Amino acid sequence: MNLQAAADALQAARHVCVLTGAGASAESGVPTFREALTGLWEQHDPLELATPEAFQRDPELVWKWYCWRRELVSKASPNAGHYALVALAQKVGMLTLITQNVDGLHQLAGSDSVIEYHGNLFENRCFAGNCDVSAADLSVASPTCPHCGACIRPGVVWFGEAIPDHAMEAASLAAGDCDVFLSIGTSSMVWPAAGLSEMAQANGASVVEINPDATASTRPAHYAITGKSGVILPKLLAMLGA
Ligand code: BV8
Repeated sequence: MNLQAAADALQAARHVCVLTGAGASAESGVPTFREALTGLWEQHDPLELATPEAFQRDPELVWKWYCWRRELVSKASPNAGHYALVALAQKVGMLTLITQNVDGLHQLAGSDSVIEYHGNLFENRCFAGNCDVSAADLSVASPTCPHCGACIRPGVVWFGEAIPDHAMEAASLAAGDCDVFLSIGTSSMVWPAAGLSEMAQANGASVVEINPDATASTRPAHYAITGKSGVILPKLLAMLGA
């Protein structure tokens, strides 16, 4: 699909559903998930560290990794792709934004009602339950819950954990209802997020993928636009007269 055809499909859409992955934040300097290990973290595999088992085994190590990622992300700003999605929401009938990213950059750019499918890096939760951890001392190596003493964990969805019900429901509804499904900057390797484009396709939506590389979902994707989201999305918005 060329850009004009994608712009035409967006123009004609009643409901556009957008799914973003780590590639959408790459131009903000946030490493994509498979690159998310540099320097001292090179010897760890994120698929290993982002699990409840790793946290139970070594809460201090996992907490330290998340503190390192928070530090990294807190210095990042939204890129042109994030802002283009804010503009797109003003140009189309209805837009649902689902992100696999935990960096909060869509919200920082001005997108509202973002569905955070994998949670948020900056939220803290009690590992044992739903305690209020707002009064916890986060300055120590392995913070603990002021109510029950369990370790405090980041509010992200780890591998092997269920997607939050509200996010799962809202995302599935949008994928099943949309006319155009924009899959941006994701390798489509992580499930069940990767199944959303197939849901959209099954409902007859046009699936448009924006990525410098081919991905696992490129096969079923109707259209693949090769390029960086921070470059392609502003071009698309310019064609929509934004
Ligand atoms: C669950 C938060 C069940 C943590 C993350 C089938 C069905 C269901 C589950 C599974 C299944 N098969 C396997 C599973 C298990 C597992 C899974 O998917 N494993 C994978 C490895 C095979 N899934 C789960 O465990 C999920 N939970 O299913 O629970 C259940 C049910 C009931 C009760 C109990 C349990 C939970 C998965 C969530 C994991 N958490 N994040 C944290 O961040 O620390 S996932 C994490 O990795 C990210 O959030 C992101 O989603 C994912 C990485 O994917 P991408 O975003 O695509 O990033 P990636 O680096 O891979 O690719 C970047 C892309 O960008 C590339 O294509 C690149 O070319 C492109 N790019 C680069 N630059 C640019 C660009 N594109 C555009 N512009 C650019 N400039």
